[in-house]
Amino acid sequence: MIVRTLDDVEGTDRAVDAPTFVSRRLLLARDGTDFSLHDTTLHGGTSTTMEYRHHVEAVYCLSGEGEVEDLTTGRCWAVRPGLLYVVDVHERHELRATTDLRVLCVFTPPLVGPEVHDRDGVYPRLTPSGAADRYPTRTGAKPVLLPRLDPVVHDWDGPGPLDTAQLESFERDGFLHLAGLFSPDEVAAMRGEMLALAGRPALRDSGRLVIEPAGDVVRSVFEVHRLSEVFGALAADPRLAGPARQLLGSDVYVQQSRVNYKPGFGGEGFYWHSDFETWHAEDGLPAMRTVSFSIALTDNLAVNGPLMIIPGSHRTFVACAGETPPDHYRQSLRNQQIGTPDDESLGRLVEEAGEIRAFTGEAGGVTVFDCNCMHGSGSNISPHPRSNVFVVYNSVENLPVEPFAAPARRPPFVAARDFTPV
Ligand SMILES: O=C(O)CCC(=O)C(=O)O
Ligand SMILES: [Fe+2]
Repeated sequence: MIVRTLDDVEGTDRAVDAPTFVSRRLLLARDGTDFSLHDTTLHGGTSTTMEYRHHVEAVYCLSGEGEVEDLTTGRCWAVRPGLLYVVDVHERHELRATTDLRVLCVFTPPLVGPEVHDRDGVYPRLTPSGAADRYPTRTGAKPVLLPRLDPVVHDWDGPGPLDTAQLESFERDGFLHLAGLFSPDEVAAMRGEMLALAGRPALRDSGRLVIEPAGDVVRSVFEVHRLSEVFGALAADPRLAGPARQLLGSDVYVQQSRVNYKPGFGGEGFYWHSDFETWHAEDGLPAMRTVSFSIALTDNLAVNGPLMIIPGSHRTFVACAGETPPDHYRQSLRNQQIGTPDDESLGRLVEEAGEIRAFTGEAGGVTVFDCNCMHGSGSNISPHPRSNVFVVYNSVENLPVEPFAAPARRPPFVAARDFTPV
């Protein structure tokens, strides 16, 4: 139980003096509650314009008199003791205090502590450590294109294994294709392993095994590097981990691994998305310092739903509309709808790129792509399966915090909590 008085709060960083009000933040994010609670007094004769783009707020009047206006409609209400108003859809509004006005305010998500109103009366969305969210998404607002704020290549001067030309092309396009990285024998061993995993019934109950939206066919298996020695060795293989360390400029750990089976006659596509958008919103990865390796375990053909990437799209963050419902991953791993870009943003990325690149090639080839590449793939209506194993590395200097735009973290089989470097 948390027990606290106003006196406990006075003189601490929980007591905030703003130009038009004083606020005593009795509960904040650091208390572990999903809301914050503030005892706030607006000074008589002042007015405060606010627009909580990232929060929902309830305000209950304890004493004094004033008026609140919804600036989106022009409607006004008298504020007096016993009145509650809730700013539930981020309405811009003005609170005018006729006398000193004491109100109790509840915010969700909770305020972190150091927030002050910006020029528009917005509180920024902060991480639990107090850092600003540099890639706000799924805030309920309209989609918007934001510039990338992180480097793409973090280590230009190290010993390799990628050469400067490869680093330059990765930085420009957001991807690299490495043909023939794994031998036919190695591919055969991984393919055998992948089929064995699909046949393990216990994996279904654990949630690691995802079924296609239509039918009873295996779509994906997650955390394969822990389920199988063969894939464990793959994740530790210097042919992947070496370039990952170089691109991310630090030690790396496996953030996620999965096999996407995409069987013939029925493997559904993956709609356009940036993995980073989801990993940021739902897993709390703060920065774009994560890289994926897609290893082809079957030939990837023009006709069996190959991976497609919009070149250069990794330099733009598409903040998505909508809000993340609880347990969203159960739906999104089968068919993602929240966290996908709108048509207009996608159109702009493609227009700027001038093309969409499809990654075809023989089994054993590897596509390396930046976490913020806009990518996807079509359904497989051919008889040929298109099966790829993905290993995702994150920098140990970019460990996850609380999700930026989801009610709770996803399970560790989708977003690792073991940060041991490979
Ligand atoms: O397997 C594919 O074609 C794309 C998969 C993908 O983007 C994902 O699993 O995040
Ligand atoms: Fe993806």
